[in-house]
Amino acid sequence: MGLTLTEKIIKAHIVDGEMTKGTEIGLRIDQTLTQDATGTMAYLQFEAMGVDRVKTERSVAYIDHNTLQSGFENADDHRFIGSVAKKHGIWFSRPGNGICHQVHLERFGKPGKTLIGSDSHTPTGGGIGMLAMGAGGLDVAVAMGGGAYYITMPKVVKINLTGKLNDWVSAKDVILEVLRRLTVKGGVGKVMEYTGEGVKSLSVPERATITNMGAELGATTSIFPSDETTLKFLKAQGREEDYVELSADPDAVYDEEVNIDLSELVPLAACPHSPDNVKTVGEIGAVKIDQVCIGSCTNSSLQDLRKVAHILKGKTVHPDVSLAIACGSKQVFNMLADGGELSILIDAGARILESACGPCIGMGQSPNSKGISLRTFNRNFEGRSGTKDGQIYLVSPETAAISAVTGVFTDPRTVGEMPPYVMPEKFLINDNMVTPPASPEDAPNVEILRGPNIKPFPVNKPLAETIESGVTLKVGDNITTDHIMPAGAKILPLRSNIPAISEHCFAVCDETFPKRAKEAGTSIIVGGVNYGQGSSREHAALAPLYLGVKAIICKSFARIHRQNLINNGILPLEFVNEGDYDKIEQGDSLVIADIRKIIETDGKIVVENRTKGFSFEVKCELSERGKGMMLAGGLLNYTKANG
Ligand code: MIC
Ligand code: SF4
Repeated sequence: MGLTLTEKIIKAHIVDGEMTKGTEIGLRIDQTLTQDATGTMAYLQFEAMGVDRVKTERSVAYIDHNTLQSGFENADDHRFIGSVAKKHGIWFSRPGNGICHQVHLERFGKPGKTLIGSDSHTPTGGGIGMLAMGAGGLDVAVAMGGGAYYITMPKVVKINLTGKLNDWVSAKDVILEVLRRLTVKGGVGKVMEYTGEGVKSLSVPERATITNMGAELGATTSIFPSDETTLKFLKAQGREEDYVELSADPDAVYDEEVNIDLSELVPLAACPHSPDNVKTVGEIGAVKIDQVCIGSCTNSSLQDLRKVAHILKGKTVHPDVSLAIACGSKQVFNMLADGGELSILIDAGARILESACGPCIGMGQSPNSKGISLRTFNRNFEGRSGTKDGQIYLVSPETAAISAVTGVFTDPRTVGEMPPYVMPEKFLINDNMVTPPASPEDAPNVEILRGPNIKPFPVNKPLAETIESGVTLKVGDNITTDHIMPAGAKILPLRSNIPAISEHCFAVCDETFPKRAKEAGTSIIVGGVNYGQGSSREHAALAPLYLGVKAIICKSFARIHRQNLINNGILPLEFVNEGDYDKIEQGDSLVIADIRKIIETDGKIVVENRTKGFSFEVKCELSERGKGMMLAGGLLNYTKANG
């Protein structure tokens, strides 16, 4: 029986477990990446492990999230990360060099390799045939130290592409269509593997747009084959030696199949406040808009921005609209300047931002009150833009650019011919903003530069015999990590300071939570389905840990967040009978007796609701390693105890 591409890469990297679906497997990790907002914690954790030099083939530390330096905090964190990188064998991509995923794709990613990154959009690397996954910072720290990365052996979904995209329809519309069909929880436990004739017509940046936003499906990752198009891209990046041809065996067996005829797709938009709330642009109609933002790791390639420039050529941004544009990398920025397109964008009235995440993570450019903002980004969760009632729609660069000119939601197909643009044979290559690490001989002399914002991270205690706690918060379905630990310009600078950032925990849902949790001492949180979807930020576990949260009881969890909870010794419990969710109220007092013994022996977990006088069953499926971590109070304690 043939193998899927996913299985081939897993087979070549498996170091623990068997390739049996649904069981835990450990993978050797070839490459890692971090970004600054999760990086400081990851490197503090790496330091705590006492490893001198990373053991991966390539580890890169990027600065791209916290680039708005409105105080000393972010700049200090950048210096800290730069110094740790230099000392421990990590390449350092300086602020200004671009968004981690875009730069990694251009300069470092290699087909067939494994990559984990402390950012949920790491699957961007799937665009060149990498098995690239988002992970918690601690998992990345362990991988840098040579440890395996553990996942559940995924199911593999064949996404069979046929036909060819019509003019004005692009890769963003493909992934929006997948989200429309499968929803934000449709990818949990699965890898989305793209195959079929239609793959050939998609360039590497287009493939990367699709794998990037596969994160919004909750998928483990997404992947494209490595073929002639990949070779062409790597050649243009001066890296043809990194090419290997890779694809699934012709008789590969998939767990599910989705068929998409590219020629049938039309421009789509994800409406507020979820990436799967998808409608056609035509259906939405000529709604007046206030803002357009083009960029982010989903749509900031040279191809995307060249297209945008050609659409905006000779036009002016509508008087009622603000248009902001950020290139994904210095390479893209430089080439737009060289090709004259930057001048076209400036001429049209675009507000050019630095090459970084920027508005995607609420770092500036928040829309006006109730403002309607069209963005080429990947997430439109409530409050993420920095404006609580901002109405964010996720669209393609084509729809964004046209609408910026008309001032209303516009289906680009209604405005005439798509202007032609050409892609270069060779990209402009200059890695001068990537600092190599010090040599092993010089490394001991590198001083680590720690600013006053960097506080130690909380480490849990071993699991107690009995958990007795009030439900300090009850929330609904699809709670995102942007709800649990919001980002944005005011809160992101506190990413290295858990005591300070925890004051904002759950601010989007209930501003009184941190105070109430601290007063209660210990807490249990109750949630609905897909709890913790979105970002990989470990802070969504570290801040609750600091506030005394012992367990989360919900209907289901998102993958990375569940792992972050286990890594930090917070119990991830799921209702056996979902109806019990309705019987619990905020403020109820819950008792989980003998939990250590139950975890050790795979027993039945019964929660007693002392306030309401009833008991209900929950489950916590853990591998042997997961059990060890839970009992020890997290991965760091577990690693120390088990060597
Ligand atoms: C995001 O898009 O939400 C982020 C910011 O890139 C996060 C990481 C973070 O919270 O630092 C992610 O996607 O993992
Ligand atoms: Fe940055 Fe936005 Fe991409 Fe996250 S989704 S890595 S914030 S550009």
